[in-house]
Amino acid sequence: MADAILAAAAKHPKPDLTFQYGTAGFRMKANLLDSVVFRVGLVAALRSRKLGGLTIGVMITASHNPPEDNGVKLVDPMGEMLENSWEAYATTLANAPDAEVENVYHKLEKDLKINPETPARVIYARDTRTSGPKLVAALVDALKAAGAEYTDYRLLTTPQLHYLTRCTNTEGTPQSYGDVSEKGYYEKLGTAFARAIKGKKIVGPVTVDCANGVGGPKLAELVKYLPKGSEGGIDIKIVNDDVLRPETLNHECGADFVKTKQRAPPSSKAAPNDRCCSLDGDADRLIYYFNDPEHGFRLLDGDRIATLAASFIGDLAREAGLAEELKIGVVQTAYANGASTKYVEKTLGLPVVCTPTGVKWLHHAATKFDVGVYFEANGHGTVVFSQQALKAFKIKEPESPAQASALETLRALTDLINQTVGDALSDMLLVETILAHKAWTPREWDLTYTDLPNRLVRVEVADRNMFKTTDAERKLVEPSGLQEQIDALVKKFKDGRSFARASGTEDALRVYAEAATRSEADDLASKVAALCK
Ligand code: NG1
Ligand code: ZN
Repeated sequence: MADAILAAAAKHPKPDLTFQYGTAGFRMKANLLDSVVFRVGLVAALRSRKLGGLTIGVMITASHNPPEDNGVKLVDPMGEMLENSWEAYATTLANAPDAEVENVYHKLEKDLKINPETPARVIYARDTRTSGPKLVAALVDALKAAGAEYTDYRLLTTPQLHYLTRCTNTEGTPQSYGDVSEKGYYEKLGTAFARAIKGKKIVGPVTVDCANGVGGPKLAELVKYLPKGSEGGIDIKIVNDDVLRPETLNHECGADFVKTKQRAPPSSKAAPNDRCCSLDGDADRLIYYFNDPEHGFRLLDGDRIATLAASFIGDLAREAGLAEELKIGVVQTAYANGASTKYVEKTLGLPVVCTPTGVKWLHHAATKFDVGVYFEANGHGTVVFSQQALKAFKIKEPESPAQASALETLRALTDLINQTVGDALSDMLLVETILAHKAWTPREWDLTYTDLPNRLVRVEVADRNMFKTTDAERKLVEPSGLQEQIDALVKKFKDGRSFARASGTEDALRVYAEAATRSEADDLASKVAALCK
């Protein structure tokens, strides 16, 4: 096997670059990724062996990035993001010189006490990018060289691969997460959705912009498993689902475009008050929006989805008589709008925890609650339920028809929500379910609270690594003295809040600011940015 790795590594030479497993795995121009994907295949085999042969997932995607980019990330057995300590092993292997790959591989094997005789099992999938098949070939070369068993799921959304990873590892156990197939995913969501909206009416269609990515064909498939609008179900209009012209991926459409440009895709034909949403290129982010006849474009972002879900599930838990025994909480990052935090704490009366950027941190913090709702403002998030919550929903004896109905809805939600990772398709059905239960249009949803005006700026700096933070990235500890200057500025603005942190995915510093008015938010952001330059 040793020779196999050496020989295979030589076929996937490393360019003269330093790679880093970041918040979204490895991500860059696709033509630089061949050696990285090959080495990630080796890491997947090691990780599976380390865990006694549990199945590891590998997803090849660059999410909302432009079509010429690609990326690769690893999925742990229960469908979570790769355990933190292993990011460093992946980085080490990705940066080893070609001739050293085999040695580094065996050193990791030895240091981590991995038995090379243990089976290694890997499943993988990719998004619709043209560079995908070639990168898959590099992955397969690694899996063969490392003697791993593997299954190719071809085209999937990222959350579908997370789902399949968990299903594979729980198959035949009491924790079984669903049938181990793409069809199993659609059936699970379809059945749960029908249960969740039973007796409710979904008014009008929802238009889903699929970013011209893998979410398009997958949503079209999912629709076949959902009750139709005419049968008391949902009417879904799919737009931007062109996967045959790869250059259209994420181009002037998709969740990232809508969130960062604060406007609908230019191709949108939505009429006033029409419910619209956008997925990103691998369908793990979701953003809603509509055109208000009075106020124009209104964005309903990840913070809004989190507050909507927390309010709904909180109400259901109360109706089911479970509010006392279940701890419900919301997890956000510093980018969450201050108004949403206030709404959760003051109006909903639920605790909010703030974590550093990156879904793995949010997910981890959410698992500390019985019902943990977490979303990044950009629309990536989900809800996780503790074993205790699942048990309570199952065994609680209803004392009234209202309690019985709340319990049944809660049980349906635990199947409808993809608890492994943020899933735009599942999140979209969740939002539709909640709006139907509350009999809300997007306008009522929008009126729950008013966002503080905010501005996010990208600042080019000589060395972003100079900027070190604490307190969930809300305060700078280095360069010394800078935080004091920021604090002094912030004090001068009504409802002012601002922070600076190095991006984990781009070579830049990000400055976020919010304040009572649009012009003050802009002013604060540019002044803090100037301080950081
Ligand atoms: P960075 O580049 O570290 O700010 C961005 C997003 C995150 C997260 C990651 C991974 C913002 C401000 N940051 O991280 O929320 O989604 O990319 O995709 O949106
Ligand atoms: Zn994504």
